This record gives sequence, structure tokens and C-alpha cells, in this order.
Amino acid sequence: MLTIAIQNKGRLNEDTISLLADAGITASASHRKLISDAKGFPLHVLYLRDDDIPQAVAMGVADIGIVGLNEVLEKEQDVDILMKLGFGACRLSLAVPNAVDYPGLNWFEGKRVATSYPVILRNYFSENGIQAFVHEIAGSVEVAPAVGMADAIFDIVSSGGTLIQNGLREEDTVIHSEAVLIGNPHIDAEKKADIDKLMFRFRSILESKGMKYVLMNLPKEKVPEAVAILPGMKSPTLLPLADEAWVSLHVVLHEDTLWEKIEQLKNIGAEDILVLALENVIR
Ligand code: PRT
Ligand code: ZN
Repeated sequence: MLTIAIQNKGRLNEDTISLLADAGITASASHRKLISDAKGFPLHVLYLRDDDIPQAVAMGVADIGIVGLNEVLEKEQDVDILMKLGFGACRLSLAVPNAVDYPGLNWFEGKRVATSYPVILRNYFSENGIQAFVHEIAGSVEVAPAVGMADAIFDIVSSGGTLIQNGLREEDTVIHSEAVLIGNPHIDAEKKADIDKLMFRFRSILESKGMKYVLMNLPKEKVPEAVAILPGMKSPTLLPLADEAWVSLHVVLHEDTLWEKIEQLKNIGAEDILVLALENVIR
């Protein structure tokens, strides 16, 4: 049976549990357990600190894991990145005190930079030919410049609020991160088949994000114009109505273009437009 390592508590725990739930898999959210059996899929769930997940997967203690890309890159363990999961978005950035007049990356030459991500930062500096002092600290990296422990920091940024509160300014984004599914590279065929099944479910959930199912009544003669408004679709679905001059048109739209398309369809005579939530897109 497949074993998945997930964060036991913290920022990724809730979204991970709800992604599994959307995929029909009930995993206990309990923070005290180390391991439990999920319902709805043959799966052991191992609850770990996010820092330990890449190693657990590389060692085969877990076959797969859900963790931030930032942790995967930092730990440099032998794992495959199987797919991005669309939550836990953040970036790893260099930030300097507001008072600094920042000319570019060269500013970091000879400077002390505090971070919890020394591996990623050292790699970045060496790729860019910068010689700086990387100070690893475990937490509260953002206070290091104010207390004189560092000249700048390299840390996770999401809204940017923490930087502002600490008088720091984001200057250089090094990586964009989000939660990813990782896998042990030496998995047997049986487990591989289960991982494929799981990924198929995750993909259908991700694809349906932001999608709406839209239906409307349309004068039959307007169908070619409606099709022209809806490019990129294989074809909208048309169903006959009792009144033969009208059809019912069904289409899946992304919410980014939803209102624009609906206005255009209204302008050519669409009526009684229903917009419904879409749970899964299975291709
Ligand atoms: O206990 P454990 O080791 O498992 O957890 P942890 O404390 O190491 O990590 P946790 O739970 O804080 O974060 C888990 C993962 O969530 C990270 O590895 C990232 O992949 C992701 N993530 C997404 C974030 C953030 N957004 C985030 N904003 N992780 C941390 N932050 C911090 C950031 O460092 C900043 O100090 O939240 C603070 C607020 O950010 P702003 O910019 O919104 O103010
Ligand atoms: Zn951690």
C-alpha cells in the first residue's frame, strides 16, 4: 500500500487534507498521530514536519509526499517532483533594510545575509558570482537586520506584510514556490499505478479550479455567432428546446473571461443564463 507524507501541522496541513478530501480520500487531520490509514483510497498517511518530508520520501519511508517546493530545493534529496498542487504559493526573496540604496545584486558582495534556506541562497549567489556570508538561522529571520545580526535577509514572502512591518524591502525574487507532490524515484510498478490514479484525481481537481459551467437559451439562428464568441472550446453543447426557434447552449468557461463572454452572449440574444460551480474536469 502507498504511503504519503504530509505536514502534521502548519500552513500546508489544511489545504493538503482538503485536496485529499476533494479527491475522495479522507485523512485524519489529527496533529498528534504519526501515521493513520486514509479512507477512500489504499493509503497510509504519515504526518511529519515539512522539513523532514523530502528525506522521508528519498529514503522510501514514504513513497510520495506533499511539501513546499522551497523545502524540496533546500534539502536537495533524491526525489522526483511529480506535480504542482496549486496551493501554498509564496516566493523566496532577498530583502534589504529600507534605508539601503540598492544598486543591484552586486550590493550583496561581502554582506551578511540571514536565512533558513542556506542551500538555495548559496547556490544563487554562486551562480551569480557573488561572495557573501550566509548566516543560517532557524526562525524570525526578518528581525536579524534590526538586531545587527545581518545586513539583509533571504526568506519566504507571501503578502509582503512581514517585510513591511520589519522595515525591509523585497529586492530580488529567487524562486517561486508552491506545494508540490514529490515521489521516491525507485518506486515499483504496482505503487506507480496507484500514484498515477492519485495524480489523475488531483489533475482533474486542479483543472476544474476557476471553471464554471454555463447554460443559456439562445435563438437558433445566433448559434454561429455564439460559437465565434467561444473560441478554444471543442464546441459548445447544443440541446433542442420545445420552441424550435431556440436552443439551450452549454459551455465551460474560466472565471477570468466569464463575465466578458456572458456580456457578449447576452448582446447577441442569449437569455436565462445559469452559471454553475464545476467540481471536476475529467479528460
Ligand atoms: O512545523 P513545520 O516545520 O512543519 O512548519 P514550518 O514552520 O517550517 O512551515 P510553515 O507551516 O510556516 O510553512 C509551510 C510551507 O508553507 C512553507 O515551506 C512554504 O512552502 C509555504 N508558505 C506559503 C509559507 C508562506 N506562504 C508564508 N507566508 N511559509 C511561510 N510563510 C511565512 C513567511 O516566512 C513570513 O514570515 O509567513 C510570514 C508571513 O508572510 P507575509 O509575506 O504574508 O507577511
Ligand atoms: Zn519546517
